[in-house]
Amino acid sequence: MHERFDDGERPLEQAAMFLRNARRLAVLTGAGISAESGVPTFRGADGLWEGHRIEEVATPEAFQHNPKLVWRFYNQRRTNLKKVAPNPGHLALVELETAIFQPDDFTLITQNVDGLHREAGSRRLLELHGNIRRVRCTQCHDRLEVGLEQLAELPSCSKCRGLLRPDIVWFHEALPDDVWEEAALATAMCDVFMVVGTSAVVYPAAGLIHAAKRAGSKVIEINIARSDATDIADVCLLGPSGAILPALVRRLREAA
Ligand code: BV8
Ligand code: ZN
Repeated sequence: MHERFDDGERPLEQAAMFLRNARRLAVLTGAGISAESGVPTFRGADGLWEGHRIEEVATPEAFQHNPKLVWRFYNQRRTNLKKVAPNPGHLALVELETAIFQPDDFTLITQNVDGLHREAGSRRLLELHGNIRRVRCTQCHDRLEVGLEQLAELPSCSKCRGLLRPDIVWFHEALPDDVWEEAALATAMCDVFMVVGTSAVVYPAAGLIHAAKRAGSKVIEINIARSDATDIADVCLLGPSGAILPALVRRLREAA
């Protein structure tokens, strides 16, 4: 049974051919890959939460000014995540990593903080923007995995009583150096760079797409709509990643 995509078979076969000929694959995911798990995207709806723009709540200034509001924002997203699970798109990326590519030749770089790639079983995973299931102390910088349990409205550190914050990179904050270096290296070394479910507007993450292109990698985009990556992609697969990624993996297994 051939999967029909909005723009036919050719792009799927072309993407499969790029992947068959590739030794190293780097993948960049955004909120779109979690959409079919029921996690709202950022710019999908209207990018608002309780009338606030995400860019206004997910910042150190907002946390400084009104930590209770910011914790309410994250506690609500953590509670919502209790009801969601990885979807076939997440699982197809695990299959690419474990069954099709050599482990050292596959790197998954995500902008998402929902933890669904880790839950799906991805191992070589770089979480550029942190993880909503982890907190860190604003005083002693201790980090703690806290899962999705509800935290107090102003949770405090058990070691020093300092105020805890989500271990997430907010807007106007630098990404963790070590994670960024690894992502930049995987991007420079890859033969194919696959961009899945991102509007490609947030930097420096989106800059990886341009860096891959400059380094001569083939760029494959999977999205349900045009994004800022579309014009530089070598092939665009239009449709939901939860259907396209499994179809791509099936195609690669057929030819194996
Ligand atoms: C930095 C954690 C500098 C938060 C996130 C002024 C001052 C300083 C910096 C800036 C500034 N003005 C602008 C900047 C840069 C800024 C930036 O890029 N802003 C944008 C909005 C223009 N960047 C930063 O601030 C970064 N830091 O620059 O620091 C610096 C340097 C040194 C020292 C000090 C400072 C930090 C950026 C990280 C911000 N944190 N997340 C949280 O989640 O609560 S970013 C946030 O956006 C999420 O992580 C998300 O992943 C990310 C990107 O969004 P997308 O994932 O692309 O999601 P989106 O909704 O946009 O798109 C979804 C896509 O999926 C769509 O294309 C849709 O079509 C598609 N889709 C939907 N369904 C499906 C699908 N595709 C496939 N299948 C489907 N089913
Ligand atoms: Zn502390």
